[in-house]
Amino acid sequence: MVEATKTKTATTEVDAVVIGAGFAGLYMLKKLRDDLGLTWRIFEAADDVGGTWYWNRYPGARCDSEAYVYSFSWDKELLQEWTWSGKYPEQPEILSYLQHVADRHDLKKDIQFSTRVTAAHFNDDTNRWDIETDQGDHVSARFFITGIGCLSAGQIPDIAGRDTFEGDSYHTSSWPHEGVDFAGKRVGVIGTGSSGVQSIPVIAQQAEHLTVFQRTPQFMIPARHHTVDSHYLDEVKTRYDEVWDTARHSVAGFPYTPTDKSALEATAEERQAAYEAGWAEGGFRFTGASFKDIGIDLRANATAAEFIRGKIRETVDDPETAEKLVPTDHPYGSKRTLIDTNYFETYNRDNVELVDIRHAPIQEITPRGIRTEDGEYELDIIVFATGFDAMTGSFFKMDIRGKDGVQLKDKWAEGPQTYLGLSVAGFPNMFMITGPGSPSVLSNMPVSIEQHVEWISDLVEYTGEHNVETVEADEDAQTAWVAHVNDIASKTLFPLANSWYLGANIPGKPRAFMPYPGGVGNYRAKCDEVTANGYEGYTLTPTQVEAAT
Ligand code: N01
Repeated sequence: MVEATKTKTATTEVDAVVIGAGFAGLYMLKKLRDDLGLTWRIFEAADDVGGTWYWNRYPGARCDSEAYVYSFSWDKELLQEWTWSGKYPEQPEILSYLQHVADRHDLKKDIQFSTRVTAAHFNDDTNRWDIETDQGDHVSARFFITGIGCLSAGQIPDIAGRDTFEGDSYHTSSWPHEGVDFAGKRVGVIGTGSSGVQSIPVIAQQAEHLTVFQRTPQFMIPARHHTVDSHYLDEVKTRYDEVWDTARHSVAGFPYTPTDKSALEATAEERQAAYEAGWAEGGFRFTGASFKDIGIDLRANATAAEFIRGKIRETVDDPETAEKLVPTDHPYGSKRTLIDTNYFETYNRDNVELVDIRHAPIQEITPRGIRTEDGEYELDIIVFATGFDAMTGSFFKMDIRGKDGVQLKDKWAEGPQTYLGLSVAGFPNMFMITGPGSPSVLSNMPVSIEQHVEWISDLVEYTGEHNVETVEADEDAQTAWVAHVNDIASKTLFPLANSWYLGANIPGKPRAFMPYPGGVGNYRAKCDEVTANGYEGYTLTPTQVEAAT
């Protein structure tokens, strides 16, 4: 393992600098080192591998993708050897999977941990990236590759009096490694997105009293988590090639064949039967296997939304609490669909209270708790499950500058502008793994990450074989791509919610739909077409060869 040192070092020259040691960085390192034989530096802020799964250790944290496709497909032996314990892997299991991958491929020794990249500037004189870290590293690299995740910049809202609270407070995305003891404590959770919805039922079981501060009620589908039937996994293992092939060409990176049925063409009985079947199976299949028009047609969507509202009312005993939990201000799926385990049931517990802060907003955090317009709630612990400055926040934590010193922050002042979610015009030889404008957060991440890493590796290899010094996205191609992303988004129901997909959760953030909503299969085809057409939409500048004298 490369240890971080605080002494200022001389500039080192490498082929590539990569940031991050999650799924993206680990595979990128493997490619650069073992397949391309290049030189590299990899920096990771944490003291171990894992990325998202290193940081998000809150109680109940688990993945919403089914375990057997939440892994690397490139290590075929490991696919056969590794056995996930359940339908949806929990955070510790995913972390131990990534540690196992890192050990198995001897990756850790080549990663510099506990080191944040602070600046990356494209040097117009050398056509290289000058990169600096908080540990005093200076590196000059031909390629600058980010594997920093889409949801890495945790967001604690700027609530008045936040620092006056005399109890303990935590954000779900930077949870203490030793855990938090909730026994005998009065706990408040702010936020009911994926992190809140996973942690609330677990905290409720441990705390003396739990108060949930909810701004927006959410649609959710039961996970129906269960331990995996080993016969089922053994069967999957016999057809893994086919499973991955289907996932790679699917809409969301899962190995399902989408339904072609319309909710509007079905009878009320057929709809009820389809939704009941999806509800019983649980997870994202509720949408994927029921009707094709739920995400694009408001009337079709309303049928699914009403079904879910009915389930909430059936589950929650107290009718007043149930009504507070029923979402009415956005279509189903327009905010990130939530997958839950005993979420609504939790409100039937005597020690759990729901506070509707849409109607009685939080006024301040006091030394003793949280005060809303309705009164003060005394608390020992506050959990902020308040989400992230998604997709762009982690980029803006660094001082990234392209040609002529242009700052990425300025370039993206009106929202992220990218070509394919991989590149930015004016930022030659910089590549983003699952950047804004790629399917990323709308897909099963490992599938999208693998596609990006492989595409970037092929391009890097191409530059070596064809004497190319820099690769830069064309402004026109970028403008057309951003317009294409917006055009597809406008045909969906996504713009009808105030979601982090649009940056709506961050005060002052420009409203722009950030991920590519056209599906991972279509996206892959587009990237392959760009490659087949000689990297269409990019300018490839040859290496300058000094004339012989
Ligand atoms: O964050 P969120 P998250 N005052 O932004 C509320 C992935 N993920 O960490 O809806 C009061 O979704 C906010 O309210 P509102 C997944 O992609 C995956 O839960 O904006 N409340 C909302 O309720 C997910 O979508 C997994 O009105 C405030 C909550 O806080 C993404 O990460 C697990 C507030 C934030 O919800 C983010 O999820 C966990 C304020 N000032 C996360 N500000 C799995 O795979 C925000 N809120 C399972």
